[in-house]
Amino acid sequence: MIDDAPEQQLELLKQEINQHNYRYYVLDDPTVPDAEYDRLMQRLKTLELAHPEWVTADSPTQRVGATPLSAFAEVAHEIPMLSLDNAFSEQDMLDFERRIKERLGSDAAIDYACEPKLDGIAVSLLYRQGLLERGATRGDGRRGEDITQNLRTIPSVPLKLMGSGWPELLEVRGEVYMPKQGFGELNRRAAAVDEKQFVNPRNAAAGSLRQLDSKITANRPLELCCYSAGLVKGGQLPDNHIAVLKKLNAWGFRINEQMASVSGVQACIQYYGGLQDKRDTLPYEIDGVVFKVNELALQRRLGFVSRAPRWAIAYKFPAQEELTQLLDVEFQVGRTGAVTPVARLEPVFVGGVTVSNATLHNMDEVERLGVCIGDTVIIRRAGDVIPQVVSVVLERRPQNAAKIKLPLNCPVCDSEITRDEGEAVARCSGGLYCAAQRKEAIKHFASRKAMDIEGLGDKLVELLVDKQLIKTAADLYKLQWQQISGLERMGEKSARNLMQALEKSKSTQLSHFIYALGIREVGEATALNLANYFGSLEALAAAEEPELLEVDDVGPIVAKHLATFFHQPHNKEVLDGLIKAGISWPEPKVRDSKSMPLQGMTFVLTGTLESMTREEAKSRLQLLGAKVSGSVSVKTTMLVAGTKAGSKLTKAEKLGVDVMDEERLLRQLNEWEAAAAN
Ligand code: D41
Repeated sequence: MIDDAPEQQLELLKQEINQHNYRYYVLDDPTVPDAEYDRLMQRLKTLELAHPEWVTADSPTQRVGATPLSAFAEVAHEIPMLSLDNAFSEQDMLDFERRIKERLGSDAAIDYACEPKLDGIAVSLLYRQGLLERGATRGDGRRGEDITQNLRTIPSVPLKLMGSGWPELLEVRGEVYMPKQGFGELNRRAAAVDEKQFVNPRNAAAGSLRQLDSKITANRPLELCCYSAGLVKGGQLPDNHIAVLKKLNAWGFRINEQMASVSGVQACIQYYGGLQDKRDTLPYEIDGVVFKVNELALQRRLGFVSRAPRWAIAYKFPAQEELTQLLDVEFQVGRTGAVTPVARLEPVFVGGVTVSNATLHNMDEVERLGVCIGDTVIIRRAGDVIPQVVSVVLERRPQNAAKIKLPLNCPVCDSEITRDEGEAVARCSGGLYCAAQRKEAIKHFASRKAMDIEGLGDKLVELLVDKQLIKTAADLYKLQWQQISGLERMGEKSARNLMQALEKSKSTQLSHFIYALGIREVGEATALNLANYFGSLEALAAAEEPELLEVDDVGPIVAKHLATFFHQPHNKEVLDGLIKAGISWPEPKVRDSKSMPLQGMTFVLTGTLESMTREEAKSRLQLLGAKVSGSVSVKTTMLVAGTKAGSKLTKAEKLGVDVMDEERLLRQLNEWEAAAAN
């Protein structure tokens, strides 16, 4: 019949779209561009608009949300959704396996399925004849809430099972979570319209599933990853956990790509360590690893105690978030006078270390958090980043909680603290009168990429300033070893070594010296450009803003900082002192195109070099006029790839950027340098 054609067309279209959905959301491996997918969806919508009677519940257009509910109905789980016992140490893992073997009365090796423990919300999905009938939260394991409408909006939740051979009734259990990227975007959108942000992806996922209006859920970037089957009637599943999950995957469910099968508890412990190392690179948050005895027959023999199976365990990572109390806020003064509020905390073990301080960044952040002294706060320490205050637990605010106020005067030198209009950062106006700024300035002066004074660490600088042995960097060169050797933890030998290091630091490069001065916004690269452009300290110090603006990398703000620095009488004095102390650098050769054969070229260094450090390679390239950048782009002239080069090499190859290895770099450097010297 001619009328059947559009109906058939509709069915084929739905199948095709479902297939693309599966490739995209379940396998992470799309086969068509987004534009093609959008066209198919558009065609389906048009057809359905013309024939509303053909719209079925499993149509891919039906994921946009439905009429808001007034409450969620209660759902009883026919088979309870069990919880997981936790392990926190290797010993707990060894005990877990020992109990299993005792119970089985056998010492035979046990196979385990290993899965990352996603930090989300556990849900149950019930399919009848392959169609999604009901979705529910886990709740207390026996009873949850009917959130079918919300779950239907999640692209990786199949509305209709794929393939064939599924049982008449199939309950699939999994975790709904929000990937890190989607979470970040959601919070950025919230911040842009001054709405409250979510504390972490888990809360965001929970909040999104708890919406009575499923149209809101539809706009949240949620995913489902399944971790087991529940109720099965009128059909059979494979006899081991991993095979079950693979089957579910073939029927349209996402399973975790890190899943593995191992033999014995030692291999479990190894898997745990490996996943911990990968944790920060995964696109979603995990809080541990779930280990499950793989054979379902063994699972049945082991059974469960109270509400947790004996055959599974969650080996948790050290928590990345913890509660603690904000004892006080101190204000630290940095090299450029920036005044930073620092939270003093009741020490707390988080992310594998004990944390007693966390940065609050600036007063805007204090405002955003709405935090007071005395508050209970959530501290987060992920990877190696500095600990952050994530949020305040308002319910626990004590009566005597005190507001955090930016002091009017510098806690170190008592100069006025100023904050420019529209700037988040407050600054001490004391400049080098301020001991805190002096300390930071001298630490910077001595640092490796500046004057590279070996043995002059942060603690020693603070001690020298506190004991008033030095006030400025120039005073360093007036120190006598007898003055130093009496100090805490300084013997005669260290004192003499320091004197030698100071002496050695006197022969330097102009660019290093300019960088060492610690002028605001003048980093290594800018310092090098300034040195190359002006060729001498006198020329740089005498330059006015228009001329400074001629230099690569120098904009109006940096030009102003430079001019201000060289105009200050105090700075002139210190500079004089340094030159008198004997600091010197090679006179610049006339910088023409012959001595700078790499002018206009941009190099990127990646991987490990054997014969020199990357720093050395960088400065040799720069002396020849090259720019050295940290990332590969179309502007890159050459990528130098050492051993273990990774993503930068891949990118360079993609962009068609030339690549050289270390051997060729060495040969070329020698040739270029010889040519430049002649
Ligand atoms: O990734 C998870 N969060 C996860 C949770 C997982 N990969 N596997 C799980 N397996 C189970 C059993 C062993 C009971 C089937 C689980 C959970 N349970 C679970 N999630 C929330 C409570 C229990």
